[in-house]
Amino acid sequence: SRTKKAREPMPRLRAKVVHGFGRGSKVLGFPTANMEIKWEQEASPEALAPHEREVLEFASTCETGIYYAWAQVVNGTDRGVHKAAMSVGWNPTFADMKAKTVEPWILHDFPEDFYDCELRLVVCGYVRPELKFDKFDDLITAIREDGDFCKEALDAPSCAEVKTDEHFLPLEQ
Ligand code: ADP
Ligand code: RBF
Ligand code: MG
Repeated sequence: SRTKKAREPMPRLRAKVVHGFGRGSKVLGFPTANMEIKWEQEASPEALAPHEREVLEFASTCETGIYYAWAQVVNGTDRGVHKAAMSVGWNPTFADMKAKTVEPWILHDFPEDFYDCELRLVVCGYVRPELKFDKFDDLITAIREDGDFCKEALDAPSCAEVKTDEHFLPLEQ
């Protein structure tokens, strides 16, 4: 059965998957699906579609850091709802960041890339602030630990039930 949650503060986000900075997260074992944020419309968000406005508002107002979430690529070949560890912020380990990114690492092996697809997320909780690591290896270690933490956190009953939230599209038989 699909649960209905009327009064929960869990952000429900929809955005197109865009190209990131190509730092090779995928090669390192943590591809992150960068979500399109229409920063150029920040001054006049009323011109945006509601879901574009919502993800922009989330990106501009939420605490930066790492979150756990459920994620679905609604028009990909794999439309399952999967666990994700999501980074929101400036990636302070790198000096060249020009805009905040919202980039979930979906904890699932996909058969192919899904650039341009629509990604839906329900953000269930916060893990930690983003840190500036001196060594790249320490960032990788932290990200792996975040993945383990997020997997477990999403198994808690109040989060596990969100997998069937109405924000996600049902899989056709
Ligand atoms: P980019 O810098 O373009 O974001 P990444 O190395 O972060 O490149 O790879 C992200 C891309 O990999 C996503 O946009 C998506 O198309 C694909 N991808 C494949 N598997 C995953 C996954 N498990 N989680 C997130 N993205 C994935
Ligand atoms: N970048 C940072 O600079 N500091 C962090 O603490 C940090 N934590 C992350 C945690 C997770 C779970 C993920 C998926 C990414 C994190 N990143 C962090 C972002 C990382 O630098 C970024 O995904 C790559 O640089 C690719 O753009
Ligand atoms: Mg990425």
